[in-house]
Amino acid sequence: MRIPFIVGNWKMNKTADEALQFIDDVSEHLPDPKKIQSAIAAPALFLQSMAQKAQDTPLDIIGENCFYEQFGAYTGETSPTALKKIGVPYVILGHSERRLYFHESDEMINKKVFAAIDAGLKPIVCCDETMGREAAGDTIHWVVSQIIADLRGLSDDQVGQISVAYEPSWAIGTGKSASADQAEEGCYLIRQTIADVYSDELADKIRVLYGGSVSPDNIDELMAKPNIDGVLVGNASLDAEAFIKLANFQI
Ligand code: G2H
Repeated sequence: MRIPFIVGNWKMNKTADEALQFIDDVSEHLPDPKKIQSAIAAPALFLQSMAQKAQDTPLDIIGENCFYEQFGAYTGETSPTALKKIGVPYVILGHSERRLYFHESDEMINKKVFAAIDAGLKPIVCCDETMGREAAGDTIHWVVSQIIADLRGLSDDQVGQISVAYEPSWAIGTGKSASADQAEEGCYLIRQTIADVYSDELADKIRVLYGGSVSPDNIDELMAKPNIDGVLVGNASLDAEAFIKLANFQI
């Protein structure tokens, strides 16, 4: 059974004080993690203090990114091992903003996936879909080739550690979410690709999330779809009240 996964992605927002206040505001209003799992991906700067504060709450505190080496001369980067050691269980990798502003390639993301798993982190691998490709009707080829490249060389066991997020670029931060049917189609495509490359069992086990302008207004419809196991939420996750509503979605 795939437990629904509601993930806030704060991106480069909030200060440490605001982050800790958020945990106070939400922690008593989140669902039982055995039924619905909720997590916040926050800037590396305050992950440790958040993870400590959230320790006995249902909320997981997770990374927005990490590097593909565990340690070394990589100024400004975040070590997967160091993340794991402060109590971070998951890390987002290959978000479209990383691809766009920091020129992360599929090859680099693939190396990050290996490094994160080696460190004991569970990667949430993002798969985007650019405006141009979508307009050109090349969505299927784009999404499939990206997911194959990002997961290249992983064993069945390693693939079993990941979740995948389908995030059409044209829906990110624009307020223009994909319709529930479009989101379902993208998530289905990803699951099908995993079934083709690996196995039906693994495809059935892996959680596939949708991301792009998710809000308390559209989450119920999205989560009602059979191939959408969760959501990656940016803007709406910054507000404690909205995050509580998202985590307590109804279908
Ligand atoms: C997509 C999403 C979170 P938003 O980036 O990953 O952000 O909900 O603001 O579109």
